[in-house]
Amino acid sequence: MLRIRGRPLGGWLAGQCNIGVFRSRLLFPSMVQASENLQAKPDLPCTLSVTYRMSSPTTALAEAGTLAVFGFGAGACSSEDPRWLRVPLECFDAPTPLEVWQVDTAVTCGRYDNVRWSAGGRWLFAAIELDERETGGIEAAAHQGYEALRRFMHTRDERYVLRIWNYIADINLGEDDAERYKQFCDGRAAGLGDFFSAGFPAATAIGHHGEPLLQIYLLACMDEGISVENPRQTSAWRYPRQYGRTSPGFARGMLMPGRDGLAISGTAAVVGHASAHEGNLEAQLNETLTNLEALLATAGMPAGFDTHSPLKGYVRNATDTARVRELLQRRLPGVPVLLMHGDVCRRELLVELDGWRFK
Ligand code: 3EB
Repeated sequence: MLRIRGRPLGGWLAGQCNIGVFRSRLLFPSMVQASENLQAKPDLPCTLSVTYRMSSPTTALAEAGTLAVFGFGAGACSSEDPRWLRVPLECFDAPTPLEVWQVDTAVTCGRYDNVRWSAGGRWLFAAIELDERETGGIEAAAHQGYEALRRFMHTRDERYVLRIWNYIADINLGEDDAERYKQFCDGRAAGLGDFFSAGFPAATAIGHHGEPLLQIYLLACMDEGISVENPRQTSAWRYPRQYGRTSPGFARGMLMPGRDGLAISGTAAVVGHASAHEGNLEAQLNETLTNLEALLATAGMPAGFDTHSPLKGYVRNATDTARVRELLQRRLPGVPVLLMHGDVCRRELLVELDGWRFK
């Protein structure tokens, strides 16, 4: 049976006072509400395929239907193809695979100001990278980046942003409200304006250790998805004030228009709104996996993960990598998980997972 988020909104909001553009949103029309939403929709597009594979970018980009190709870390090559993105996170898997997004139709691509994009089969990929040395800091970079993406999206028919990734340098630098992640949240909200007023996409926000570059990329579609919240977790846009002036605007997961895939947001050991198991890597990872199971159940997806469910694990301390790998191999045997060196936006959190569950 589908579990429905049935708590009264007033109860959730009592005592919580986040100042931010998202606070006034009380209606979430596309959130999972009824089991008929979870039936396959043969009239809607199949979800693109997302795979990790050992290949050269040139080969992957030359294949018909390639929407985007991602390389990881400083060792990844560069390319002028708008569908290529070098993600500034180091991958702990050597050799490092590429991530490849493919659709079953022809793909076009181009540039719009500083946005790189590709489109095909009702899907759209868009990416932007901003240099904080040019924008004058992380808040301005986030503001400008989201504003540019919003401007670009207004030119497109793929109106529904389903999933978004943010990679931020030195995410935990600065104390309390001055922490760079919180400045990022402020800039993001300002740049977005009311762009997500019809519902937040699923998202990831992770810190990297490279040059002061902010990278944002997204997946959008001409058809609407269904956002999914986690009954074990306070919705991020209702986080209490202690987590920052501006609540992060993201959904815990996004069911794809064809109901054949679930995009899973960055998920860590957050229960309610609190971080759990400070200092305990294994307990945090177990709590994260419990959160993922609850999300899958809420979304009506099959339990567990399989060989077609590509995940990423973001590990704060490189020295924890072997342990994370061992625990994941035990808990998720056969599941492709790329382990990346990345910082979760709360400094007490040591590990985060995100990725996909396909039906
Ligand atoms: C959390 O559960 C972890 O700011 O877009 C996860 C996913 C997190 C997305 C974001 C933040 C974001 O709150 C942090």
